[in-house]
Amino acid sequence: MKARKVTPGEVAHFRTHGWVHLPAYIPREAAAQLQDYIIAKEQREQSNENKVFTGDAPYDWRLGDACSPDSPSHFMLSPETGENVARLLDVRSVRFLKDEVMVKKPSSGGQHIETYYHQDFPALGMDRSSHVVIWVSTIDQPAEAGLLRFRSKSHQLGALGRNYNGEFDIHERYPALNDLEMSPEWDMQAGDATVHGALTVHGAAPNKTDQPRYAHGFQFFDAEALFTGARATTFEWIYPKLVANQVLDYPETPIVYPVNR
Ligand SMILES: O=C(O)CCC(=O)C(=O)O
Repeated sequence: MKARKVTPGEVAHFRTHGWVHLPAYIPREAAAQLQDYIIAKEQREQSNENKVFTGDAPYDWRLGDACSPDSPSHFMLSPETGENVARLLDVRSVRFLKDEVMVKKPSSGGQHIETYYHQDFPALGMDRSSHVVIWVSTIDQPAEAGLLRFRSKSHQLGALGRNYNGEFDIHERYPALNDLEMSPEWDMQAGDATVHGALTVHGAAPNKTDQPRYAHGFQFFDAEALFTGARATTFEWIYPKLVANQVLDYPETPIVYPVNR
């Protein structure tokens, strides 16, 4: 169950555009394992357990446990993925941050809305923006299911503010975004992934199909990054442990690259 290596062309695309599409990033059997995990989790747990959204929710959100060696999603913390992230971000060492499952139900059911266009950086509470989400499609699903899209090169515009609950319209507030190319729409197969950086503006349309959209996101960051002390939503589940101006050296945020550090 291994992720493949990202190619030099994919690294170059990520650096230029702030995102990259990785077809067949993990084998289909590995994606099926993640999908079974999501379904079991859905049956076990209430959705949006940490109340990440204050208004209408764009998807059901659940915190994963990929950090635990017993978890079916633990294989995503492999040295291959660690090295991929190090190459994408051009950093010396990489930590796992957390994983989350995101199930966007059909909008016809009135349950889930669009994912507002936003950057991840304002929720991070870290002193640098070297962070990625590897967003894995765990089933075959069409673009109309509300898959992620990205404003190419928006990572060059700096930090644009918090916008997780539609606090403002990021395209209206920063019209320069409208001049940037939008990533193409594509269907995804089980095991395909996209990767986006913390400053890359991204979002997703409502799910226009009659099936839930399934995704498992894995977050990694520069192991040398310092926690700023901000009450950042990303770290809410381990917040009491964190120490301002220190690296995030905790069992929940292990170093995945280099391997024997
Ligand atoms: O899956 C979605 O609709 C949004 C996911 C997202 O914003 C992220 O993973 O950073």
